[in-house]
Amino acid sequence: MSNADLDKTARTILIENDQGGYTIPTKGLYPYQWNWDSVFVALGFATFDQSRAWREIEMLFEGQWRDGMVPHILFRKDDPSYFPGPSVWGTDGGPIPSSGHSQPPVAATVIKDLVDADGSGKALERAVKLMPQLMNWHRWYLAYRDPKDLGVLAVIHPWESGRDNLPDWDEALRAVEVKDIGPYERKDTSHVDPAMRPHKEDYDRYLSIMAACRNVGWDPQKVAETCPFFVADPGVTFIFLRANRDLLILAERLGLDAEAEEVRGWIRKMEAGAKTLWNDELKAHVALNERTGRQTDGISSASFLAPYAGLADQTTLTSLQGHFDRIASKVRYLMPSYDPDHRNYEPLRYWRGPVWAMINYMIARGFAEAGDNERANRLRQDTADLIATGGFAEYFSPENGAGAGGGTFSWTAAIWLTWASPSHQEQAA
Ligand code: 9WN
Repeated sequence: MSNADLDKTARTILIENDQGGYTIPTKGLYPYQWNWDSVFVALGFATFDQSRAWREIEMLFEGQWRDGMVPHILFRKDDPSYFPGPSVWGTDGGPIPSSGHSQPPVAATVIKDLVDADGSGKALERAVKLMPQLMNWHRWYLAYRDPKDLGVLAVIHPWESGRDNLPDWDEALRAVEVKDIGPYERKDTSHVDPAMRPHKEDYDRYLSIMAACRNVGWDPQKVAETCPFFVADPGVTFIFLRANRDLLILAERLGLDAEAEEVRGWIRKMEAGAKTLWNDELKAHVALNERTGRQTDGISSASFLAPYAGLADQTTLTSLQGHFDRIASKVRYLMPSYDPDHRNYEPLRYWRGPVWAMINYMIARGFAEAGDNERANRLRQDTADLIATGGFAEYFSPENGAGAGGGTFSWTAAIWLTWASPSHQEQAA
C-alpha cells in the first residue's frame, strides 16, 4: 500500500470507529470510549477535522466524576461483547456509567498541542472551558494516587496504567487475594488469540481488585488506603509530569495566575519525587510497590519516557541511550514494551514485549526535545515500517513486525496521521 493509501485508510478507520463524537478503540474487542485512546485519537482527527478532535476530548470529560476523576472507560451504551461491563464495576461517581479508576493523563499535553496547531483562536476558547476540569483531574491524581506526597503516582489496578499485564505488576498482583469474584466469562479471548492476552490468573486478580474497591464504594480515600494493589508507575508519573508542564503553559497563556502557581508546585514536587523510581543498578526508572517498598527489576518502555517528562539530565539521558542501543541490537523493531533481556519478556503477549505506536510517539518526542534526533527518527521510521508491514494493528511483534491484538485500531491510525506517516512529515517540512 502506498503512503497516500495508508493515510486514507487511517482516516477511514477513525471515521468508521466514530460513534458520534467519541471513538471506540476497535470494533468487537473494545466497544466503548477509553480514556487515553480518545486523547490520542484527537491528534489523528486534528489532522483533518480540528473541531471533531476537540469533541472527542470534550466527550471524555463529560464522564468526569464528582471527585475529579476521569474514568478509564465510559459505558455510554451497554455492549455484551466486552467484559467486565458496567454492572461488574458497580460505580456511581459520575454522570455516565463508567469504570472505577483512571488512565494515563495525556489530555493536558494533547490539548496544548491542539491549541498550538490552531491559527483561528477557536481552540483557545475550547481549552478555556476544559481548564477547570483538567485542574480537578490533576488534583484528584495527587490526592488519591500520591496520598503520601512522594511526588510519584501509583496505580490501583494494572488497567489504570494502560499497560495491563506488564511484568512490573506481577509480584504485586500475585499478592492480591482472589475473592468476591464468582464465576465469569471473558470476552477478550473470543476476539483475539488467547496467547496474546493476559492469563486467567491475571484476570482473577483484576476482578478481585475491582471487588475490593467496590466493597468500599469506590470512595477514593478508602481505595487509596485499602486497595490491595498500589504500585507507583513511571509511565503514569512521567505522563503526568509532562502534562503538568503543558498545563502550566496553558494556564500562563490564559492568565490563570493562581492555577499556574499551583501547577508549578506540582512540577517541583514531581521532579524531586521521580528520583524514588530511579533504580541505581539498572540505571533507569522502574515501578515501586508502595505496599512493600520494593522496586521492580526490569526496564519497560515507560523507562524511556523520562525525557518526555523533561527529565533529561546527562546521567538519565546517557543511560537511556545505552539501553536503547542495547535493545536495538536484540530486536528488529523498537521499542518493545519490556526489556528483551529480561526473563519475563514475551514478544507477542500484550504488554510483556510488543511495540505500541503511541508509546513510540511519546518516547520519540522526549528524545527529540532532549536533542537526540537520531534515536527519535529511528522510532518514527520503525513505527512507519510496522504499520506498513503489520497494518493498523493494536500492537506489533518487536521481532518480526507482525501485527497483533485487535485490527483497524484507532490510536494506531491516529499516530500514523499525526506523526509516523511520511506524507505528514512532508507537509510539516
Ligand atoms: C482494559 C483500549 C485499551 C487500552 C489499554 C490496553 C487495553 C483494556 C483491556 O485496551 O486495556 O482497559 O481490556 O485489555 O491495555 O491501554 O486503553 O485500547
